[in-house]
Amino acid sequence: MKNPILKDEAIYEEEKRERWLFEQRRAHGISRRQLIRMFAAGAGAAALGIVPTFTPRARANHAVTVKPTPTSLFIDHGTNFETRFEAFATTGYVTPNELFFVRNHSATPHVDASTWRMRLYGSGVRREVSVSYEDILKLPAYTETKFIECAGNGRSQFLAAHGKRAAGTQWRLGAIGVAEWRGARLSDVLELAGIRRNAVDVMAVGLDTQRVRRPMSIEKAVEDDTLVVYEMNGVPLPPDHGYPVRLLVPGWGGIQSCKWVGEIEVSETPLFSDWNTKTYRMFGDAYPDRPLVTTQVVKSAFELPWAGSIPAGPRVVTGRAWSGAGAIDHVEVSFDGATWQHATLDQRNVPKAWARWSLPWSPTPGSYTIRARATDSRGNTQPSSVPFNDQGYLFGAVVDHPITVV
Ligand SMILES: Nc1nc2c(c(=O)[nH]1)N[C@H]1C(S)=C(S)[C@@H](COP(=O)(O)O)O[C@H]1N2
Ligand SMILES: [Mo]
Repeated sequence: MKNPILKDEAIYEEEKRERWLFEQRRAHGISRRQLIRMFAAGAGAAALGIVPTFTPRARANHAVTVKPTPTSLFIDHGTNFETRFEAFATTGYVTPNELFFVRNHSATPHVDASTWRMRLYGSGVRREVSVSYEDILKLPAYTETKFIECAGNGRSQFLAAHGKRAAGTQWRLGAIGVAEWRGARLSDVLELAGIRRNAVDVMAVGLDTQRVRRPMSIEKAVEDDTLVVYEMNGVPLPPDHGYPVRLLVPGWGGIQSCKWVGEIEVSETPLFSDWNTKTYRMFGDAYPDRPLVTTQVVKSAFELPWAGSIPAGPRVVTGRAWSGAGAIDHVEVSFDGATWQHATLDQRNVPKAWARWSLPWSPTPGSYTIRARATDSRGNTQPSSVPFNDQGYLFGAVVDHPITVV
């Protein structure tokens, strides 16, 4: 539970950090990227004789994640760690593993790949088999650059837009990252057990204490880009992101991309778990049929501190836009709430990953609400509002981003 005082403190820390970065860059000509790295390392700044005016708080979160999640780069939501969107400004197209958000229903389990086995079973396969890490590595390998985004990314905006808090982690927009995932096709893995013609559902089960498991249709499971992943950005999958193997289910809510997979059931009858009955459906007055959450909606975000402050004068404002349904067609930005201008899209624009965009802005001091509005290659545009749903999934409306120019 966050109280308003903690929230203010976080914003205060954020502002201090921005100011420190800005001052150090001006004084020492050091790149922002280097500074952020030093910041993450903590001691680096002192070694260079640059003494930060404050010390990043060391976190005792080892019970939940293995990797460090400094508050300078992550927003702490208890067991979940959101990437501060402004930190993406220091990264290229893909998100470094150290900066990738973590969404854990419980603590990261420590799995030994040399003894790990994955059981494939169910009425939808011809025979039950138990496969090893080596068995997966031996299959043809594919690389896919895709986002994993929490279905609840942006959830805090339901409170801002409807005055009603949706249940769940109050993410801003940083419960997303793009990585280069390498692994075997899920269809090739399942063929080790022989997929039956009448199979309808597939459910991977995690080895975490909650045994997180969310069924999906066989059609989605056997798509070419649905992978059993063992590498993330060129290194073995880090523990917090699913070591030894996780699923990558491009375009769909992150819950589908099961981490620490221990078994996969394939069934000739529909499969159910808490994650497709009690959660990850749209509940609420606007959704009498309670549809399943599957494809992620089009969204966009500024690489600027949330409710932070930036110096006045000319600058290039950057951001990212993405959609679970395809690539990004265009992004419009409004700094004054009335007029919209087109941002320039970077060339790399992978479907179900994201597009980086930028445009110039030269603000004078004051308080601003700035907005970005993306349209994907299917013609889906971010609307000005979306109906409320109780669990706060798929917030795809245009977001009011508060910023102070000093
Ligand atoms: N086994 C298992 N898989 C899981 C989860 C989990 O808690 N346990 N969280 C899911 C959710 S809700 C999301 S958004 C993504 C987050 O992936 P990441 O932590 O690698 O960013 O993992 C999914 N896979
Ligand atoms: Mo999620």
